[in-house]
Amino acid sequence: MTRPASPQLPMRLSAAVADAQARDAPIVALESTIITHGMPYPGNLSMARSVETIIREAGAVPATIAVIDGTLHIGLEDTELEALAQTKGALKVSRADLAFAIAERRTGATTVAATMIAAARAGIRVFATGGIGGVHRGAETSFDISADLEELALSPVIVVCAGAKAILDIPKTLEVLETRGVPVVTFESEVFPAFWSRDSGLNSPLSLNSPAAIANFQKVRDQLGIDGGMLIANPVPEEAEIPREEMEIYIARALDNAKRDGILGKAVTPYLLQSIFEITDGRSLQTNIALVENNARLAAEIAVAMA
Ligand code: PSU
Ligand code: MN
Repeated sequence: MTRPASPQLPMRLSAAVADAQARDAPIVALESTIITHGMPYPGNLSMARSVETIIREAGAVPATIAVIDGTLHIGLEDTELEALAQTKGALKVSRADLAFAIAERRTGATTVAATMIAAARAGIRVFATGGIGGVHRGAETSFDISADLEELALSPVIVVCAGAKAILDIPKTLEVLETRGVPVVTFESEVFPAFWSRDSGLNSPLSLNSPAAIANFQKVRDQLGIDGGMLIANPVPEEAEIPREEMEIYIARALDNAKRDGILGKAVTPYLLQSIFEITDGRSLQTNIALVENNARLAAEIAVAMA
């Protein structure tokens, strides 16, 4: 069950989000870790702006979520977005540290888990991102499983992603989602995508072919009184894809680098992303931007269908 935020919580809605709420207009949440820890400047800023534009063009209102100097922002003004994209010291905040960032009056970028918490508190049901965190390769010894998975079970938000990155153990990630009762629906495909690649080699648990069908599925979950979120996997557009066999080579190299440099805990995902960016000479970033834009469009269409 999601409890409402206390009126005392330092939370601020952007003008556009407050207006959308008053009109009951569709809103799409966006995370900010992808901006501060997932992509380098200035590509991160142009990505953040273009996804907001795509959401508006599809008839919804974007709400990028972040903690700025201790205030939880639901929707950023463009100057705030620009400042965040250039911030070096932002914390990466997940469920464990969202309240810490607010209490200590820090600036923090929200992961999928923290963005879901904030979106739920603001009554936002749909959220677009790139890739979710999951079960890391070697989790049987490292125990490294992203809090994103648990949050999908808890917060009533539909998360649109491009699947799980092959830097993760995708079969184990799907197993945990199944165990926690999170529906995993691939859009217009029977195979679960792997972020940069359209095919992870695994079948998708569920598949649907229209935003209306996804909205209807959620409506029935609500009618049943089933809490928690669901995961929509949207394969990267074909023209931007890096095929799985090719990605495997780059990922193996990035994982070797991480091992050599002794990277642990929450630093693992940003490190691997940066390493793959360097290994692919920036091509992985182009793919990343294309898939986030693609997800923003689908998320907006789902939000419109639900309204
Ligand atoms: N995948 C990306 N870019 C990212 C992330 C994932 O392509 O920036 C971020 C997301 O914010 C995700 C987080 O929620 O990494 C997961 O981190 P961890 O595994 O530490 O929970
Ligand atoms: Mn982790």
